[in-house]
Amino acid sequence: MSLRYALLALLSVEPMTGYDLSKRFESSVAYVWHAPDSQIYPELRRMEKDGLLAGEEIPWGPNSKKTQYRITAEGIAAFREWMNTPLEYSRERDPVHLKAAYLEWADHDSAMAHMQAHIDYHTLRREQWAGMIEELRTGTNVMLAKRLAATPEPDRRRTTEFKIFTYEGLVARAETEIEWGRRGLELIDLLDGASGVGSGPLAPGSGPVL
Ligand code: VNL
Repeated sequence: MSLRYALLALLSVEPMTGYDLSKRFESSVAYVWHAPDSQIYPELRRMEKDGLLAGEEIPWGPNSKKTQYRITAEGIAAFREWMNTPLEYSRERDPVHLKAAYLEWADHDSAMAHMQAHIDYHTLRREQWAGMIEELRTGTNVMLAKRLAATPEPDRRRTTEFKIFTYEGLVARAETEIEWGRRGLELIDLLDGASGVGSGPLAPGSGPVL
């Protein structure tokens, strides 16, 4: 359901075709809200049906057409309403932590690989988010540049700073995850070393005593 607000946020700047929107999405809001095209296109059609967007057929090449979506007054009101409504938090459903809680069932190498994958994933994300901060600070992000061009000067600072603030939070979170992953590697080594487990291949069924 948040996808529609991400799309409204982008369309609040200017009308776009589904294709342009999907490309713009990828280099901006997708860094915080991942959605494949297979969700974006149907959502745009639903939003049009709900009156949040108005679709207009525009020529595309010599003999083709595309739908260009423009946010309606109702769409702007819906976005503002959402922004002023408290979020409902959902309780965690995190397979990584679920797995971490039962690592005594994993082989030493698998346990180490889980933690290393966690470190690698968050290292990549940290770099991507840090890269976005750089784009936002230097004015090289296309979406933000368009938004700022359509924003009255007194509001430009908050428009930029809240986005940087968002990514700073994500970078800090990634760093915590990397640190936790490193502690996991150390812990697995320490515990497996202590019990003798992990010093060689385990016989099937030689996990925890049931
Ligand atoms: C925008 C630009 C949003 C860059 C972003 O993430 C971003 C925007 C929420 O102007 O809508 O990374």
